[in-house]
Amino acid sequence: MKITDAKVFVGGPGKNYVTLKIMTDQGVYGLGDATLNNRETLPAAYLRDYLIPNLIGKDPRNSEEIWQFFYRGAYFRGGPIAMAAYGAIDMALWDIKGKLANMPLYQLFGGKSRDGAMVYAHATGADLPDLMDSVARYVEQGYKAVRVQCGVPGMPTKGYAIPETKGGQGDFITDFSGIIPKTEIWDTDRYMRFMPDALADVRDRFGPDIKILHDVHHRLLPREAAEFAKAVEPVGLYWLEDPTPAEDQNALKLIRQHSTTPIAIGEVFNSIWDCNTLIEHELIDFIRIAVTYGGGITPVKRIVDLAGLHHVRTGFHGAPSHSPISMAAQHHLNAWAPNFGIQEYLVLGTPDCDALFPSEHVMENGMVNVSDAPGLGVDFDETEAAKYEYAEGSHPIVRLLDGTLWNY
Ligand code: KDG
Ligand code: MG
Repeated sequence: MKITDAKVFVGGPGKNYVTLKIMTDQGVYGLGDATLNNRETLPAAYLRDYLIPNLIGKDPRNSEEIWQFFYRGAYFRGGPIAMAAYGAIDMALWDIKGKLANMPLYQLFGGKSRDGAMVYAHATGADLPDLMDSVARYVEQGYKAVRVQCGVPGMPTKGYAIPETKGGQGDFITDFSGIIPKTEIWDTDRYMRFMPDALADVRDRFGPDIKILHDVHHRLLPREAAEFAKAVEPVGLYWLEDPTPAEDQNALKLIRQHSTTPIAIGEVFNSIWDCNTLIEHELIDFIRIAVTYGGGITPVKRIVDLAGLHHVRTGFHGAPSHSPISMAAQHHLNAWAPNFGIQEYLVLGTPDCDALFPSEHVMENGMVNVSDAPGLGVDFDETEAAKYEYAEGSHPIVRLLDGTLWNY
């Protein structure tokens, strides 16, 4: 069996999805997602210029060998652009494998460990009453877990992923438009004074059963993060996410020494080498790596197994930049993983998105039920794809009150 061709598509409804389609001499094709949020043209170019020419003629069933060939063969290892490109190839090869076996992927991993996988949505508010309305809407829809972000009074811009005006909610309201980034202003003191009480108010209002998550988005210094994690202990967070940038992994020890609040990290990680110290030293409780930026199913499944040895559960990144293809790969891993925790779920479930990526994965009552179709269980409509083209975008930047550049 041989790979005969592969194509890359960039575009989609409201997002620049990077979709890879690998064709074979037996008519079976596989799909992969290489969407690197706001740097989408780069994995697409890597696939077109270097990787696809090397795929032609290879046996698509040898997904491990092909992954090693690209990862080791590049000489310069890892990085988000390369790993997203390898990730798309790997997903597509697993998709082909599942279709050949006539089995959904979770069966090839070891079968189902659960019927539905719990997901969380993003509740946001320009202020606390606005946030309460947002959480209430998700609770009414049956969500068991919500990530809670709230505008901070007196801060020049409201904070990470917060609408500037009341009722201005969307699934994902950060302004990524345009090639020149928007600027957000951050004031740690105001955040530290306001947010622990705001989280406590959400707990008081919605009771003990709802799982509350909060994303600091790398904004605190390690000492501040330790203070914050300790202050929110009475809230009983399901997790505190990215309290501090994880480049300095030693810094995470300080948080552990001062608090038992569960910590989730890893959405910007690209390899097992980014994860292994935090996992082996048990400095985190949830690993957030995504199958796209993490290089595909093959390496991420290894990370899940390593995490399982150290009581670390999964909480894969699921921002709307991940197309339904990589989300499907995560649904299959979530159905199987003995150490599954939760899945972030924000796919733009619009009619346009469903038309581009037809699938039978079902999200209801805050749970995803994985499709039983062979392979990934997601298709890609090329006629629909022709309607879209690449739109320029960029991540906002963050500055402190005095203009100092800070962590987005
Ligand atoms: O590309 C950046 C986004 O994916 C990120 O800001 C989303 O932090 C995020 C999350 O937890 O979904
Ligand atoms: Mg995050």
